[in-house]
Parts: sequence; C-alpha cells; structure tokens
Amino acid sequence: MMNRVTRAMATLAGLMLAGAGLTVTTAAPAAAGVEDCPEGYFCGWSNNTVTGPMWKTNKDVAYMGGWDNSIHAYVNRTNAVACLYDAAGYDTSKGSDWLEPASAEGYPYYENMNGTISSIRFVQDRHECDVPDYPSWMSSTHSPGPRDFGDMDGNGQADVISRDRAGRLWFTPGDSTGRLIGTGGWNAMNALTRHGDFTGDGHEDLIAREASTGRLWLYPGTGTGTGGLGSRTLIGTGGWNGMRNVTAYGDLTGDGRPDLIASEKSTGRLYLYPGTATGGLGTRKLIGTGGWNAMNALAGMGDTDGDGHPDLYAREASTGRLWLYPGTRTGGLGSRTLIGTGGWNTMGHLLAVGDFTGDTTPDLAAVTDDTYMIDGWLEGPGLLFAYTGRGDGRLESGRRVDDSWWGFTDVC
Ligand SMILES: [Ca+2]
Ligand SMILES: [Ca+2]
Ligand SMILES: [Ca+2]
Ligand SMILES: [Ca+2]
Repeated sequence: MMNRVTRAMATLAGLMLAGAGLTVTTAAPAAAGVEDCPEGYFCGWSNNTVTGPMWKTNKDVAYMGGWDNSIHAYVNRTNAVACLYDAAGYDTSKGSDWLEPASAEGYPYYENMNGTISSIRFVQDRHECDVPDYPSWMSSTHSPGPRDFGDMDGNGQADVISRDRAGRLWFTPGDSTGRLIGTGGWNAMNALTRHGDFTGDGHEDLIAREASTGRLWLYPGTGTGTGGLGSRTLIGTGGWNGMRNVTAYGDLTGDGRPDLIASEKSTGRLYLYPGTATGGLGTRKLIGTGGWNAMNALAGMGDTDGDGHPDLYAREASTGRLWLYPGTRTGGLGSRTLIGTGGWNTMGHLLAVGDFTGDTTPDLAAVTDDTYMIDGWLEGPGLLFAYTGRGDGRLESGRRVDDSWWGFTDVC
C-alpha cells in the first residue's frame, strides 16, 4: 500500500520531498522521459529516473502483464482519476491508491513508488476506486397500499437519488444496489428535490434549480425499474436563485397535486407554489410571513402525525434545533413544535423519502457532514442515520445505519 499522505501536489518549480521514500516533481526539471507521455494517457516507468522504456495506457488494465509490480514512477495525463491496485482485476484486498489527473499547467509525476501496481482503472470520482460510487441504501417495503412519495420506481420501497462530485446522479432502490440515472452535468444544479408526482402520470418526478440561470426544471420520473428520468420541462423561467430551501412538499393545498415551498432570501417569507394540472406551478401563496431565513434546511416529510395533512421539518441555523410545522386543513402551517433539541447542524443532508421502515409512518434519514463529532472526536462526513417516525410528528432516536454516504454533494 502506498502512502497517500505523501501525495503532495508539486509546484511548478519542482519540489523534492525527502525522507518519505517519494519524490514529487514536475515536468520542467525532470528527465526528458516524462514529456514523452502523451496527453490522455497514464504512463509508467520501471525506474526512478523516468528513463528507458515507458508503459502507457488510456483504458482500464486488469493485469499489467510484463509490467506487473514493476512501475516505480508514473504520471496521469488522462482526464480521469486513476485507481492503482496492488492486485490484478481491480481487487482492493491487497491495497489500492488513487491519482488525480495531472493539472494542465505542469503535470507532476511520482517516483520512488513501491512498484506494487497490478491493475489500473479510470473513474470519475476517487470514491469509486474502493467502493461502488453510490451509497448503500436499504429500505423496507411499505404496506399496505401504494406510497404517495419517495418511490421513483413504484415498487413500494423508498428510494434515494444521490449526486456525486463528478456531477452524476445515482439511483438506489433500497436493496443496497445502485445504478446510474444521470451520466453527468448535474453539478449545474444547485438544488434537487422530489416529493410526489407533479405531472399526473402516477410516477414521482425530480425538480432541479439551474445555478447559472435561476431556472427551475422538472425531470419526469419514468416510474420504471430503473428509476429513470425523462425529458425535462421548464417550470420556473427564472428568479429561483432568490429563493432558499426549494423543497418539494406534497399536497398542502388539498387538491390532490403536490406543491413546492421555498423561502425568499430578501424577505425571509415562506411561499407555497401549488402544483397545477399541467405539471407546472401556479401563483404562489404566502404561508410564512417572515423569519424563514433563520432556517437552513427544510424537509417535506409527508404526514408525520396522521391528521391527513403533510408536515414540514425545519432546521434552525443558529441553534441546530429541528422544528415540526404541521400542515393545516386550510393549506398553511400550524404552530411549531420542537422535536430536535440540537446537534442537527452536523448533518449535511436531511433526507425525506417517506416511510422506509415499513410501518407507513414517514421517517427521516440524515447524512453527517465533516463537522460531525462523537465524544469530542471528529467522525467525519458520510454517516447515514435513520430516525424512525413515531406517528405523533416526532422521531425516535437516530440509528447509525451506514458509513458509505461521503462524496455526495446532494441527496433527495
Ligand atoms: Ca422504490
Ligand atoms: Ca410524474
Ligand atoms: Ca396541491
Ligand atoms: Ca400532519
């Protein structure tokens, strides 16, 4: 196993790191050999002087053949992350490491490496070198009857959509498997939310805000076993960057169509945008007269207290407390109740996909961010906690159920 701590990025002038058994340097002062590596390739040499025969590849190599365990210096001039495995067949059991693409302005190469590489694979996100690049999500079958949200593929189980750092979307149906439903470009979106069927075809849909334009797009769920998305339609022509916490909510107005809520940054007001029969959004309605800038996360939970009206959870930025705002018969929000006394600011994402424990009461999941601590120690990001809904609007204590949720920039 190579030592990732020593993987300092070289400066343009060239940088020698002594004592770690590793030298990092740039192309400029190096032996001529490194410049022989063509753009788009990963290249390796069997010695530390980067002279003599050069091995190169621009695609995955499951076994290095004559170069097995013999590459001691290398450069990554591809545009992907190179996963370097100490065993053949991309097997992580003997150790693995990763190498980001060399930057355009002077590519570092690495020498004095252990010479243990047996297979190489190229990926978009270094997460994928060791584990599948989707988080492990398990949910129970909802019973009885169909779910009204949180179920893109219509199989009765809560599923999750995750965006990775490479801008791809992953669909995890709830059996710990996952598949790609967006091959790229999703980093252009600065909000992702889903809760119910906006288009009226019975399949849950995804709503996304485009960062550069402030436009709101609807991606219709296909409802198939792949949890896929159809061609998008514009449902908000602009101005949505002036809104905070854009959240698909469920049907608050009581007309059978799901609605969207968002708070206005300039005023702190909370607005409801009613879903229309044509899959768009109607004229907005004020449902919170002010103070909503104090909240840094909203979750459209569904009906947590069993009164027939969907409810809202909101996290207070200054205190890390979690509040319940019950939906009312008149399409508004009732008096709030404190349901989480603190600590919720260490969660990077609140995930409201309805009931995932199988008792029909909505639950909450949350993913820790890099400030999450246990007993004074930083535990780091990507821990998934499950909070079972009690049926009275409150939650049971959290259970840590998985540690594979790091490296994702949004989940919904
Ligand atoms: Ca499902
Ligand atoms: Ca739909
Ligand atoms: Ca509605
Ligand atoms: Ca309710």
